[in-house]
Amino acid sequence: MTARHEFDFAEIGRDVLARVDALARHSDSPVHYTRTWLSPAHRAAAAQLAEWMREAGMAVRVDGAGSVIGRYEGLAPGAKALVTGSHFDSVRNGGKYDGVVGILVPLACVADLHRQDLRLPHAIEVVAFADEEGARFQTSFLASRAFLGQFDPAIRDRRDADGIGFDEAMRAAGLDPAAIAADPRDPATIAAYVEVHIEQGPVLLEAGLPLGVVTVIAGGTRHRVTVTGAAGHAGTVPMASRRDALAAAAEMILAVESRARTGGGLVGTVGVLEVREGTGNVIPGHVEFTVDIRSGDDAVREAAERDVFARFEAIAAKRGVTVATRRNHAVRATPCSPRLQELLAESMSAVGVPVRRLASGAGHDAMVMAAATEVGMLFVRCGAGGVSHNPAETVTAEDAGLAVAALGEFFRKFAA
Ligand code: HGY
Ligand code: MN
Ligand code: MN
Repeated sequence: MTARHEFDFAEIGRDVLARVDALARHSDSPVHYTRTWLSPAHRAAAAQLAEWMREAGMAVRVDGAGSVIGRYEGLAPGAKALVTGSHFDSVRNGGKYDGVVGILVPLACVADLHRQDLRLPHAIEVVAFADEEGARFQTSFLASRAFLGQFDPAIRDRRDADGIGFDEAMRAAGLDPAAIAADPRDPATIAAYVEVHIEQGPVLLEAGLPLGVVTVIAGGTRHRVTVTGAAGHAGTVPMASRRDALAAAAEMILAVESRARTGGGLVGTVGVLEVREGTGNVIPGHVEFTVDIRSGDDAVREAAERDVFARFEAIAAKRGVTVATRRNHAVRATPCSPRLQELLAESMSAVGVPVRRLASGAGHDAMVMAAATEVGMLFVRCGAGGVSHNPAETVTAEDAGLAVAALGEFFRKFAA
């Protein structure tokens, strides 16, 4: 990297943010930012990322899940890679920085090396993971799992909200569903994984600090819950004989909230609620909703899950409905490597940023990569009160520039 006195943080950050804006134009929706796995907008974003990677002197390939992988060779061809990256899919109506910053910041660092024709002892790989949010097929971490050869074939039976099957979606994007994880990355070829990400919370904002070093990433599970009662006429069925699936679901949702309020770093969220064939004059007979439960302490989370599902059963029994739950995502709390935390902290100090360590409440591809190598994460301050998964999410050019500077320092320190 260039010496840091040559760095104009805001200018480099403005270039990064201009690319965030350019990528955000590839959206499934004309009115808000939504980029789901393998949509036309998603493939257009992938092509744009590949082009920028090539411009930065990287060899580019697309893997079986549609992730875009750029490799900047080290001094000796075939050297172990320092892998860095994040995801370029989004939640529905999300913020345009979530994930993308962790691709564009390292890309700027590699472009800087390329401009100076500098090579490091290790290769650097920037991975743009195709699906982390899993908004289309409820497939959290699909791409990082496929990258490591850990794909659950049962997922292939799923359909998206438009009824398009998983395999069909892959074929339409020119990908082979049978080969999604056919080329697993050998962990022996990875030196470490480091991920830059917007904080998605208010800690750095409130501390007045642009960057932070992540200590641990909270574990979490997601479930799909189906409540089945009896549909009936809203005008004729007496209240005492109803088996209203939605009223039961409402009580269950409040049970999630009240259990999650008991501390231990627990959070619990119901983000989707669907009334099948819901009609104003029909008693709801079939309701589905999602449950997301997280904590930095796996034992605390597991105890909360047991309690919540026991409450669901009790509520269902009391109301004469049935309840079924399917877990479609589980990830354990993931500590970041002390060595990488230290290197990231030193890199921040080197660019004049006071070191703040913090836990991540959000999940990240680093959680999956931890199965293959040591992981570290650098957080970038989230503006607008720390809001994320929301179009109001923001990052400043100065902070993005500091992230480029700090990650560039990290590349050099890691090499040493
Ligand atoms: O849900 C999460 O924690 C992440 O944003 N995918
Ligand atoms: Mn997210
Ligand atoms: Mn993210």
